[in-house]
Amino acid sequence: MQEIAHGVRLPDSPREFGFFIDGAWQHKGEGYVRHSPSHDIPVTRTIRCTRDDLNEAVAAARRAFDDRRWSGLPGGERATILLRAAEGIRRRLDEIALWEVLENGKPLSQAKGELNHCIACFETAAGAARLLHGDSFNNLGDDLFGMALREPVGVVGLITPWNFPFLILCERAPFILASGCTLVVKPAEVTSATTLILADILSESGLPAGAFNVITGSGSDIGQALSEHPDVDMLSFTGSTAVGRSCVQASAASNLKKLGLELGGKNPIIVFADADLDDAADGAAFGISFNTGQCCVSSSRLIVERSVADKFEAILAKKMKKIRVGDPFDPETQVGAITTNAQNKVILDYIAKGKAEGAKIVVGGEALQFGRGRYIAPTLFSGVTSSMAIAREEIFGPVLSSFRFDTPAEAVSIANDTIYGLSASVWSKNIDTALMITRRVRAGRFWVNTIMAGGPETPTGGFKQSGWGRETGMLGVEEYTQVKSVHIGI
Ligand code: TAP
Repeated sequence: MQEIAHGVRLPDSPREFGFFIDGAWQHKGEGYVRHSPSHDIPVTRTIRCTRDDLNEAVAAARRAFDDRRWSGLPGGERATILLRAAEGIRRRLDEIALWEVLENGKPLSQAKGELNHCIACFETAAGAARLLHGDSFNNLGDDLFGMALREPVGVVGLITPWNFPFLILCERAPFILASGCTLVVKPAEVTSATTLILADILSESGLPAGAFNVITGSGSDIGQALSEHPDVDMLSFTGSTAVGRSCVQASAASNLKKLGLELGGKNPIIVFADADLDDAADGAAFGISFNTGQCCVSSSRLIVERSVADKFEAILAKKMKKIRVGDPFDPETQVGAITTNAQNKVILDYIAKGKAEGAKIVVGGEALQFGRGRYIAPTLFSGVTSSMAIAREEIFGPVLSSFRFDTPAEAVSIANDTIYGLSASVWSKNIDTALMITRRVRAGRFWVNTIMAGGPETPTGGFKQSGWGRETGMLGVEEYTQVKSVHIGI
C-alpha cells in the first residue's frame, strides 16, 4: 500500500476491472491503465472490449428485453430494485467517491456531494417507475374506446463522458431502467471505474441479468460501434456536439435508432445593475469554477450591465482569486485537477488565443502545479468581443469571458448569439426583468438569482445544438418510451 495524500492509501498496483455482460464479469482482452490526473500514478486497469464483446452485450440486453424479465415486471417491482440500488450507492459512497476522484481529479468533498444527487436520481426514478402510465380516450363515441400505451423503446445504448462519470450515469441509467428498457453502457475510457461499480450494485440489488451491461474501451472504436449497432433501439449520448453529430449520422446510416443527445454549452450569466452584486459574483465564480469548468452547464459568458460592469468585475475577480485550487483530497480544496492532458492543453490554448485576440485577463490565466497534477487557475477575461474564439467556442475549463450591455434587448441578443442553448442564469431584483429574460433567452435550463440549483425531479436538456430530448424527472422516463395507440370496439 502507498499513501498518496491526506491519509488516502492505495494498493501499489492499479485496481483491475473487468467488463459486465449478462450478469457476469469478463476479464479477457487488452488492458488500458488510467493514471490519476492529480497524482499521476496508475490507479485503474480496464479492458478494451472488442466488437464481439459489444455484440455479446447487445444480444444479452436484447434477450433480457424480449423475454420481458425486466420490461414485464410491474413498475412497483422495478421501483423496489432501483430503491435497493440507491441504498447500495449509499453503502458504498466512500468507495465510489474515491475512484471518482482518482480517475477524474475532482475534490473528494464534491464527489461525495454528487453522490447524494445520484442516490436521489435512483429514488426519483423509482417513483417514476411506479407512476409511468399511458392515457385513455372515452370521447370516440359509444362504440369505440381508445388507449395510448407507453411501452419501453427496447435496448438502449448509453455513452457517457468523463467530467461527471457517475452523476451523468445516474441521471440516465435509473430513468432508462424505470421505463422497462435494457441497457448497454459505454463510459468514457478514462473514467470507467464507477460505472463498473454500479454494475455490481445493480446486480446485488436484484436487477435481472442482461438488463444492465457495461462494455469498456475508447469512443472512436467501441463507442462508434455502439452508435452504429443495428440491434440497438435507442442511443443516449452525452458528450461533445461534434460526436453527437456523428451519432446522428450513425443512426441514419444504420437502423434509424432513436436518439437522446446532451451536448455542449456556452452558457450566459446575465447580471443587471439592480442585482445583489455580491450574490451574483458568488454565482458567477461558482458557475465557472465548479468541476474546474469541465461542466456542460458551466456559465462561461458573463453579460453584465455596463453601469456596474467595472465594479462587478472587481468583486468577482476578488472572489475568483480566493478559490482554493489544489489536491482533490485536501478538505480545503474547492477546485481540483484537470481531468486529461488533452483537455489541459485545450484550455491553455484557449487562454493563449484569448490574449492573442486582444481580450484582457483580469484574474488567473495560468497553469498551476501541485505535486505531479495539472491545474488551471480560474480565469476572467474582460473586453471580450463576439467574434473571439473564447466568446463563441466551448472551452470546458475555468475560463469566463465578460461582455457588457446597455439595454435588456442587447443582453438577450448577446446571450442568444451562440449555436448552443443548454443553460442560462439571470440576476436581478426586478422579477419582471428576470422573467422577460427567462422567456427570451433560448436555453433548456434557467436559473434566476441562483445557479446550478435543482434536483432530479425536473427535466433537463438543451435547445439548439445543445441536444435533443430531456433527461431526469417524469419526462426523462417518458423519453425512453414509445406510445402505442389501441382502439377497442364495444
Ligand atoms: P466526447 O469526446 O464527445 O466523449 C463523450 C463520450 O463519447 C465518451 O464516452 C467518448 O469515449 C465517446 N466517444 C468519443 N468518440 C465517439 C464516437 N465517434 N462515437 C461514439 N462515442 C464516442 O466528449 P468529452 O470530451 O467526453 O466531454 C466533453 C464534452 O461533453 C463537452 O463538449 C461537454 O459540453 C459535453 N458534455 C455535455 C453534457 C450535457 S449534460 N449536455 C454533460 C457532460 C459533457 P472515450 O472518451 O472513451 O473516447
